[in-house]
Amino acid sequence: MQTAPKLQIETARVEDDRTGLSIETLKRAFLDNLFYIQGKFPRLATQHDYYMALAYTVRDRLLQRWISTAATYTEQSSRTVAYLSAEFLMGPQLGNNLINLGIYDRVQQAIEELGLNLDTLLDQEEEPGLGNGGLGRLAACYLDSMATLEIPSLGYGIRYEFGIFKQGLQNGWQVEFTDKWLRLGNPWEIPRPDWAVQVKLGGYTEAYLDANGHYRVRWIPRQVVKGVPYDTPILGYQINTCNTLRLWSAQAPESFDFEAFNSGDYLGAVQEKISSENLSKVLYPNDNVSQGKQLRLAQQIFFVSCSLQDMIRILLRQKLPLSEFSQKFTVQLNDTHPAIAVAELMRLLVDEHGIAWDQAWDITRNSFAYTNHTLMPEALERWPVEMFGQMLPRHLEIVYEINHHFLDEVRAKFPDDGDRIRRMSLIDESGERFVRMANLACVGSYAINGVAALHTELLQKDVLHDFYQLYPEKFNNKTNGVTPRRFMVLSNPRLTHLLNDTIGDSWVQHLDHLQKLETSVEDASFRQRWWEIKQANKHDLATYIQAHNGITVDPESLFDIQVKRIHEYKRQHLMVLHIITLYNRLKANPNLDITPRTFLFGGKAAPGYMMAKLIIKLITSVADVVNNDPAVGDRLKVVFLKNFNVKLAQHIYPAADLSEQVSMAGKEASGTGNMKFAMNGALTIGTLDGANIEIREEVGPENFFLFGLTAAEVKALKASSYNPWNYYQSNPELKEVIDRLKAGDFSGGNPDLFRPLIDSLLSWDNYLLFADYQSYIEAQEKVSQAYRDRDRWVRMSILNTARMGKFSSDRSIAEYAADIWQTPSVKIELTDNARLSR
Ligand code: TH1
Repeated sequence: MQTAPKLQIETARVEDDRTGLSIETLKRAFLDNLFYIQGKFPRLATQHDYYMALAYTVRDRLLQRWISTAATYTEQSSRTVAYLSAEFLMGPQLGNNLINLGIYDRVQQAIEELGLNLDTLLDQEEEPGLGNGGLGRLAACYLDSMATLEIPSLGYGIRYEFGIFKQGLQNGWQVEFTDKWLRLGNPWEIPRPDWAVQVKLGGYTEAYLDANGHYRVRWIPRQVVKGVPYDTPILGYQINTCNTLRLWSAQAPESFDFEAFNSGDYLGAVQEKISSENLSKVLYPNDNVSQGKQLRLAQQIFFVSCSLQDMIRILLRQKLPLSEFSQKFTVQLNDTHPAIAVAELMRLLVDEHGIAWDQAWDITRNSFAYTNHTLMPEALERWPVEMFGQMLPRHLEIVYEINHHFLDEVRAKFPDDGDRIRRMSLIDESGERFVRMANLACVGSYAINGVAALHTELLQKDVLHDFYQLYPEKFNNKTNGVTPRRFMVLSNPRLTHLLNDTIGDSWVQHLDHLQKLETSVEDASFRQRWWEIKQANKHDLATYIQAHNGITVDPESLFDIQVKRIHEYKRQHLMVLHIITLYNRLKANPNLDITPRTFLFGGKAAPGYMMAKLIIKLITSVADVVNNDPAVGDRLKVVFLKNFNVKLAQHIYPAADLSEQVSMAGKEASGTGNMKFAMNGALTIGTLDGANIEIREEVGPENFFLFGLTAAEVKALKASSYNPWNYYQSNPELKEVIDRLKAGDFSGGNPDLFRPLIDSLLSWDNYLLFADYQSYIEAQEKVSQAYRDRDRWVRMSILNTARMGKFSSDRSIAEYAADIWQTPSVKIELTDNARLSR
């Protein structure tokens, strides 16, 4: 008797075009994709077509891992981290995937054999800039580390059609251009329309009795928006685990279109569609500031509701009851941007799934963990109750109900303390009423963490003091980290080769193994190679600067760099005060023997932040004067690199000698650029702020240029009515700097241009630039001296890299997993396709 033929798929025997890794197979797959996906033959293809063909070739090689990972998690019902973030600043994907797949060199050879250049192709990628700065980039580093540590995880966010704006410069001022990153297609994402969900907005609620006679609430929305998930694979480093970043795109639901269409209101239907799609249209370009706009709240509920509904779908598909939500998922809230999730999960459980309030509250409280990223008062999210209720009428009721129970809890522990009740309430009632999102996050979470030791300490002492007193056991610190795959292996191949030659390559997964470098400090030939690598990286950056800014910089000069968002608290202008000080010294004493320096700046200003934009104009104006003064010659150069983003960052960190981390102490929660610089052998000049403190502890105070007031001293000085005028009057060099600015020496004689900045420094100086000026100048003199002793400098540089092990995001994620998430790692075997088809 004949049996039906069985489907035989043999993956192992022949190298097929979609998984094979030999150079011949890679070349064939590449040409195949060029033809069948891009629809081009080589003579017509652009470099971008070639990039796309290569990206698809690489994506094919991720898919088997991706699918095996999903299958394994489903079969094992693995406990999963849901990382909720309004921002994921992923940066270009191709190079990183080549590194993590372990095929970078092979692909490079294949591409060269085809007569193409890999760097040119990598450069074609439009980076997904779906974040503002450190917070969004941290989320991206954490996805890399969760995959590398084999932790089941899903990143959930928004698929903004336009990411962070592109920065241009016109006459030295920042101008903004729309970031049309999807214009030429995105080869890394796969849409999953079958998993689309609906999100309600506006309208009103009404009470009713259900079939069992229970009191229930139903929400009749004014608008329904559809969320369509787009998945991007997140491959771990040389491991099979391939997790998912799931970003939601907003669309109008078809049914709504039809209703309006049928009733003849065609334009109304189109209007509805437009207003729905607005939800995922654009990233709000503010870093460390909350603008309080209605559309922003709509974005938050949109991606949060989509994500929670998706988790519930996954749970139910695995035949788990809703009561096990918090066993299946731990939901990490990346700042308060997704904190509405606390109310939304309650709504889903109580209203949509009929779970009793108390049980729903237990589930909710055991599901969320909240990371706070800032102490800046202007970043604290609060929504006017009026606006909140208009958009989320049911959530407002739920917030009130949570608040009612919560304040009872506070009263029980702290009787007769009305002030405390007013401070801790989820509703700010001191004037116009607001919903306080940080309070909601604290109440609804089982863990609360800051992002560096000092930051967590200040949270406990200051901003979240009341919550710390009520729930001390919830608080913990998780110092930030960054991924060495992108920020060392990918971006600094020269250094990577030297490290691999010297200590092997285990440091890529165990960054603390860099310690093994310490013995090489005594090896003169190693030091020579170290120096040459830095010089080569500086040479590459000098070439970039020549091409983009038309400025010739000397790779032998000290590269002194500050790249980060432009913000007064970060004090880019303190670096400008130093530049002008040196300039004045040279003007007064043309033969002065100074250490030649190249000052580099990069960073975006929020489009509505006038002072930050003026700081950019200040930098470019000082650059124009200093760079073109024959009395200066080649001794000082000032460069503003436009459109600082992940791609550009990868060229900058490896070329830095000096990393500027000069925020006013107590203001920078952690910083992560500080880590990327130091890993690549830059020395830091910095204040005792954020993670600088821990970096200094690790690398040793003798290998770090410290200056400035401590957070405690800042607080004391501010309490004792600080007067910047006194510093101006009593410090002749500072006075000369300010006087020259006032006189218009850097603004073509126009004394008005920088007046807002100067006035603010002279009358308030909120961020204490004048108080820290002298200390900063003295530390910079030590830097200049140290750089003149090349041997000493190189030793310090090596020791910085060698001692940065702590700042791998792998360490951070391991701590999150052990202390907060309780997520065991799950090994992924490559499943053969036959098993998957069952
Ligand atoms: C940053 C912090 O400023 C920085 O110190 C920290 O290293 C980084 O987060 C990662 O933890 C923040 N970015 C934002 C962006 C918004 C709101 C608050 C913060 S805090 C929009």
